[in-house]
Amino acid sequence: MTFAELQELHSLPFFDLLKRAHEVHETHWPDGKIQLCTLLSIKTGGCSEDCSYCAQAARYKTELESHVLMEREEVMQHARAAREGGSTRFCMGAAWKGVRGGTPRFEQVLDIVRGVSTLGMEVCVTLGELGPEEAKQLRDAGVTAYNHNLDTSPEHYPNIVTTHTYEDRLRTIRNVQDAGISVCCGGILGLSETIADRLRLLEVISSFNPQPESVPINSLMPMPGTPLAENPQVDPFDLVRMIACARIAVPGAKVRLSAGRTRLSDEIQALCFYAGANSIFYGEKLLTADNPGMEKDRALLAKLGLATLEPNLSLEAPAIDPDLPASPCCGESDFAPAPASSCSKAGCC
Ligand code: SAM
Ligand code: DTB
Ligand code: SF4
Repeated sequence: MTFAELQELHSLPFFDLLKRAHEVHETHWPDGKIQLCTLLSIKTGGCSEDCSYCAQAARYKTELESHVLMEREEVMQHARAAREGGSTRFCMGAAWKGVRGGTPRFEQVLDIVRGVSTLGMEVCVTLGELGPEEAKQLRDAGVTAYNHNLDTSPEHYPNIVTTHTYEDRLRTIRNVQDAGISVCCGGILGLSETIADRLRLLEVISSFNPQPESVPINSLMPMPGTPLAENPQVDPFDLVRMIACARIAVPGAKVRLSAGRTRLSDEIQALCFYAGANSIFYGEKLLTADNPGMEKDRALLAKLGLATLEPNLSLEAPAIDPDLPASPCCGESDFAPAPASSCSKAGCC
């Protein structure tokens, strides 16, 4: 979707936008089920990057306790518990700038993925920057989705992170898509961004070919000690608007109502589901921050009469649309990752 189209949508009266988004949701997701995903931080804190929202960046004095990479058996216990609790997707996060093939820690991650992939859940990882070879190895080990958020607009990103670039993020996304892994890519509201930044993020994400399989919409969880610790909470109606625009811009994606639900009322969450959110993180913890407990979420879903989704174990990522340009690798294209083979920028892909 173009920026102008997104602006027009976003400026509709609230209920007109909600109606449009709900119609798109019903067309693409007629059974209206909600996907339950459980997160686990498998390597916590001590990250070299300076993402100004993140408690795991080593340079900020936060209250977080760091942990080395978790042993496979401990991860398996968490994954089994998530499955028993009803989750169909297990997402493992590591506080790294990225991973490199051939290193002991990457081999350990592959081993963990092989284990978790035997449990019958979708397997998602978020490990930072990835090269093409690492992406293929993760796919072969059983990863079905890779989470790599763009967080905000290309224009605002340098105000939030300086240790890597938007283009670096796009290149990883391209590598993941080329390996045939589904992409999970979204953002955060509450990073002192403008409405235009939010819509630019959706413009970029909706231009991916294929479009992402899931789009997490996080609300900033202010972390003491980080530069954004005092940022105010986003107006919940703005969150609903963003969910609605994401639903319309990326109709086939799971739109995940992500971090920040502990500060949302049941009523606002219900509006988010009506606007097209069809996935949540489920379980007491996100990576390091709190999330509503399973019982609370089960009660909410029951109150709303919302059923939950079965796992999609097909490893197939969404297909490229041959009638559209392929999506982005670098600064070569206007922010949609192009296949590495078509990039002619010196020293880039
Ligand atoms: N290091 C990897 C990376 O940056 O992609 C993976 C872990 S990182 C914590 C995963 C995502 O969590 C970030 O991209 C960001 O969107 C989200 N996130 C991190 N801290 C957050 C916070 N305080 N509030 C909301 N979302 C947050
Ligand atoms: C995503 O978009 N949100 C999740 C997941 N992908 C990895 C992470 C949210 C992190 C919230 C802050 C924390 O737990 O530290
Ligand atoms: Fe590191 Fe990821 Fe946190 Fe950035 S968001 S500081 S890369 S863990």
